[in-house]
Amino acid sequence: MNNKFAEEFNQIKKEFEKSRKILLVAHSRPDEDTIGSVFVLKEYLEKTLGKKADAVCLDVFPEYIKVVFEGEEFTDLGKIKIGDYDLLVGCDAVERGFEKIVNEKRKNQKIILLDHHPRFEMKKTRPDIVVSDENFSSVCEILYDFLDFHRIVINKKKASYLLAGILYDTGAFQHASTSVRVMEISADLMRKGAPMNKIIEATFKNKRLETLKLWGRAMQRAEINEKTGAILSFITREDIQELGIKEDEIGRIAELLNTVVGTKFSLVLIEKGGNKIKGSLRSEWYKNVDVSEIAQQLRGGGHRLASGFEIVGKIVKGEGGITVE
Ligand SMILES: [Mn+2]
Repeated sequence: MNNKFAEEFNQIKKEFEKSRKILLVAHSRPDEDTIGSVFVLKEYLEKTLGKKADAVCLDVFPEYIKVVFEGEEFTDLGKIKIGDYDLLVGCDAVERGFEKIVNEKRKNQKIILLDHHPRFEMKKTRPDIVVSDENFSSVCEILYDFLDFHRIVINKKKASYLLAGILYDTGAFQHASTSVRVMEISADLMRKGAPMNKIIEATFKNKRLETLKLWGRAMQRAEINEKTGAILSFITREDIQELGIKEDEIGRIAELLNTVVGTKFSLVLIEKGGNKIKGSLRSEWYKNVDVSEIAQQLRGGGHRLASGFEIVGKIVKGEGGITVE
């Protein structure tokens, strides 16, 4: 068992027990890790500890994973008062939306942050307890340790939610974060009834034809910069409109490009509304590049192997390749 966070795990449990109402915050553009985390905690807080807990997010619950998280929904932010909660818990990528939702910490409120991103900064609020370690594949992996540490029963539902987060964040055991521990935990979660195939099906094999067409366009345009070893491509506003693409369907292009032999990292530029461009960077351990350094120079953030940024401009494809003006 991982006891690295023994002290924090004890403090967190005490805070849970002391609190009456707890707010669980998922990050914007929610993925399986943030959703798995908030709903595992909700289940534990409500069923085991008898507390009132609400899970919230700035964005809607993604349709494609509802088969894994049957019956779960975010609580409407318009219907709650942040001031009513004794404890606010941010789960995963806390920079994406936590402070927007929480706004400011009120008297008698406590904040717990659970994350596995290397750096994050809270501008307005000071957390009381932080568990954050980039050696963990996911927040769901941290929560497995938390439940295991306190000998809390992981039923089939909790096991499914945790495995969904781990599978998503490890790209179904393909990313460098897939440690021996991840495999052991995942095996245990399967033993407890988590449906691995169903989760993989829902998460990775649910593509619409339009999504694949979009990927096709991006693959067609890809080019390798010999100097930097980058493989670059882009998606325009027109692509997104013509094909009727939703935000969560763009995600994996950078990952696919990153599989090209001989490249150091991939960069995909996506035109968003309002003259903004989103950049997605991916690399692999053996390629020896820290893409979060590139992202940081552009005021973005993320992990060593997966980062992003947002800049203002327009994508131009000229003689010399892809540029931003
Ligand atoms: Mn995560």
